[in-house]
Amino acid sequence: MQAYHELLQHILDNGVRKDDRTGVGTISVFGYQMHIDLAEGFPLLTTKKVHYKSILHELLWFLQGDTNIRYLVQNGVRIWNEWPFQYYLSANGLEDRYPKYSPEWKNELKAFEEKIKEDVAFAEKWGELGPVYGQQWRNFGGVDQIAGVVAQIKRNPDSRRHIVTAWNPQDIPAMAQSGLPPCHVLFQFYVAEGKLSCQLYQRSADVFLGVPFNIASYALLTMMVAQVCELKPGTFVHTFGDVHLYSNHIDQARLQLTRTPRKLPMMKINPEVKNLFGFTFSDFELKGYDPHPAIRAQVAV
Ligand code: THF
Repeated sequence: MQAYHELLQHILDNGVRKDDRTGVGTISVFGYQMHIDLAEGFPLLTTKKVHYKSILHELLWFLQGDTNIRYLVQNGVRIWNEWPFQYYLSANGLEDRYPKYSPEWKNELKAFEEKIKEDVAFAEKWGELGPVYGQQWRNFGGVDQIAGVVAQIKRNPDSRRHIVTAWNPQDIPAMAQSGLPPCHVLFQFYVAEGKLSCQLYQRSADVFLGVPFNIASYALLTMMVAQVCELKPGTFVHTFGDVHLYSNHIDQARLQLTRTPRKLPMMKINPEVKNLFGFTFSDFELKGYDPHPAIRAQVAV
């Protein structure tokens, strides 16, 4: 995954200081592109340990059209919890009692996660992210974009319209309230020489925490769609808008760049599954993943 290291280095060398919604501050560049050949192995970073189970559960959750964090929390996936938690605090006038990122805030976040797990009514009320990815992918104003794109790839592979968009302008205010407007905004599939490629446009990218997840997630989605369409996986093209390194991730990025990439793992997918919505967690097996240790960093909320 030399391409990822080049991106980190590019931002360190060329990024400009820019404030952002979260108040943390970033160094940022606008416009960048990576090409990742899926034949070289599964693109999961080896220069830090990435929690791939979170990526797989999140993707299955998107594909089910789910927008409530309960499924994720029940499966030990914490990556979406901060946003509904922050909404819960503000809606209940608790923001002053729990200043963002403080030890009290972290404790209260744990308690919030427990309640999401234990209490169905609480989860229905406070675990909902609004009409985010799952909803837009499966039901954009009544259109199941994912089912449509798979049917179209099978019927008319050469089409230049294999597009799924999560950016639904009418729904943006509702997404911003308790979740986030989509960062990975639009993707397009492309079929040539028996191979399925995918290009993603990502409007905003947290290069240290989010991007390793995003690469692996779209690589996996491409492999799954390829399997159900009887194609081989081709290239994942990752195109960025504002791609940034948060100011509290700079030391971590420098540490990661001192490490030497190792051989990529392989992802084994149960070949029996021929329906994109029929995949379950146990249909996937990651083999030969031997990463350097994890590098901790605080996610900006
Ligand atoms: N907001 C911000 N600021 N960054 C993001 O990457 C991001 N996302 C999603 C929505 N909003 C975002 C959520 N995705 C982690 C990883 C992906 C996320 C959010 C958080 C994270 O904290 N990863 C840690 C721990 C993972 C774990 O729980 O095991 C890591 O070390 O990788 C981008 O789509």
